[in-house]
Amino acid sequence: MSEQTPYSGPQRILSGIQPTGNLHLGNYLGALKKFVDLQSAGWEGLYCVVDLHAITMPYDVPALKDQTRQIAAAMMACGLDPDESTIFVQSSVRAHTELAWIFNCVARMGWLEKMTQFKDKSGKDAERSSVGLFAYPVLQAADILVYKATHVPVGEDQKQHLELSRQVAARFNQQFGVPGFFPEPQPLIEGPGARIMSLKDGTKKMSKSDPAETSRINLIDDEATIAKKIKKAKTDTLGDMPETVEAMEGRPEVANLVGIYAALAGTSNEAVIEEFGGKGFGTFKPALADLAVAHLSPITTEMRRLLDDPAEIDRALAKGAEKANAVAEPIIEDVRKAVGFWQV
Ligand code: AQP
Repeated sequence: MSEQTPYSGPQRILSGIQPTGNLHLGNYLGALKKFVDLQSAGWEGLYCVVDLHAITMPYDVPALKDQTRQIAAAMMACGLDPDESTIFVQSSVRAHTELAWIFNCVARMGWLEKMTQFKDKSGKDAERSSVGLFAYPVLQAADILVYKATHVPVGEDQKQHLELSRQVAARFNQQFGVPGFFPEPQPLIEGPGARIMSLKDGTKKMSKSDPAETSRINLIDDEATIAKKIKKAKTDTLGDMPETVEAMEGRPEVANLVGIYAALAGTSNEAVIEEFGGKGFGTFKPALADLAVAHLSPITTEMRRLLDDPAEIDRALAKGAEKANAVAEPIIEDVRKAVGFWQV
């Protein structure tokens, strides 16, 4: 669906991370690292800890606040600067939920029924899932559009949800006769790291909720744990490292390790194969472990420092909430007018 009248407002970034467990290398390469690169490139960015999304599945109520702080700590430790970017908690900006309700009345059941993440997360018993899990992509559309964000850096798994955000934006503009009011947000997915797979199964994405701890590298893992997990990462019985990129075809675990190396080193799969092609995993895996440790250990150290003094994180989140509310309030005011709500 494309707009008749294109959006002509400022370009800005919005992205979020759920406080649902330990962040892993996939979250880092697919999201956090991109946030920092975009900040360095001078983009206006809003980055939120999406606690409203975290309650769509069963969760530990007393742990939620600490998990929220941990995600904020990770954002800051990776290099997001609360003065340059807006770092905040989703539930501290009420406009997200108000816009989500309005969007619930714009989105169609048929659109949501196509969402593969709902099918994956609800499993065989969709009837018993929360309504919130089903409506999750509508809230995500509200998260983005309540700031009229134009670009959303995410991993490959979020592509379908972004398409739904564009559908909702276009439908709202058309239904309420406000052409160009909301932008149709574009995903920023390209590049290595967009889809990091499990270390135990190269066909499954690395995920916080995978019960196998050895399937992922957590940002808070220490050096020895990272090295051990990489050493034990599944490969295959087809021999040494492939000699060409084409030869990675049909070797998903090996392709994943090569992709991780390329993403961490800021290089291409071709360059990694040029360096390691034909060598044994006994050579490649320790090199990958060293690279991962060199990359992640400064982040882990900074996260631990921040979490030892949560006041610094809490100050950043309070300031972020103020900045985010200041952007969202005039937009939700205009939405209230557009949909015909009573003005007080
Ligand atoms: N494996 C991955 N590779 C690349 N990017 C990934 N992301 C998640 N997994 C990978 C990206 O990280 C951002 C934050 O994700 P999230 O925590 O909000 O939600 P998620 O996608 O549900 O993350 P998980 O780890 O897979 O959690 P569970 O297990 O709870 O489902 C997003 O930009 C996402 O694309």
